[in-house]
Amino acid sequence: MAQALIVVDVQNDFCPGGALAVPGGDEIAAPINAMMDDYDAVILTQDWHPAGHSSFASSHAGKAPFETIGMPYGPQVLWPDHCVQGTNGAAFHPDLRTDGDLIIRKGFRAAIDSYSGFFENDQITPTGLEGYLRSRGITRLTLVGLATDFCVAFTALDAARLGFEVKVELSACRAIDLNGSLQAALSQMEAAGVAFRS
Ligand code: VGL
Ligand code: ZN
Repeated sequence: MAQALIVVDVQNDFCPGGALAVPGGDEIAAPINAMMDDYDAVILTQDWHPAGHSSFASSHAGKAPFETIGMPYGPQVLWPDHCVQGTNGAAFHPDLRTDGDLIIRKGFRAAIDSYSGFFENDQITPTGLEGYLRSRGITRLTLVGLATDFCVAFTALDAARLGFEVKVELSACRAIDLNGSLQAALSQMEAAGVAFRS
């Protein structure tokens, strides 16, 4: 029963000084590094948007960051421009170990966002992560990273739905917390059978 550590979006734009800074985002790099050797596989996800991505408020006339709009696949929060492919903001935080086994990039299709490491926000377009984990015999996942209430939560919920045993190490996560999104995400994860460690 192999187990993997999934390190979600520990990138400069989600850390203090970045375009979509998550408070304390940089604090989790060292504890995550220390966890890495305890797992059979370490997988990093990387938010990786083309310029002009449809999740950016700047792509929608008259819209401001943190407003929600309707997209063909459902409601979508609009964000400041962030994690644009090839920019320093999209790079992993310099303190993070990046010698893991696999890097999954997501959010690279202009018309659709991807919070989860498994599926884009339409819930059906796969990233390939499920197949990678299954072909390596990995059944147990521990999730850490940014942001607790968006990409970590969406990844955890998809993993639970796919039948993986999922833990979220909350001490190595930090949240955006937009209009109660952290509490909502924690409740949804708990209801889905996700375990918490802190
Ligand atoms: C994320 C908002 C937009 C995340 C990514 O990593 O939680 N949040 N893109
Ligand atoms: Zn994004």
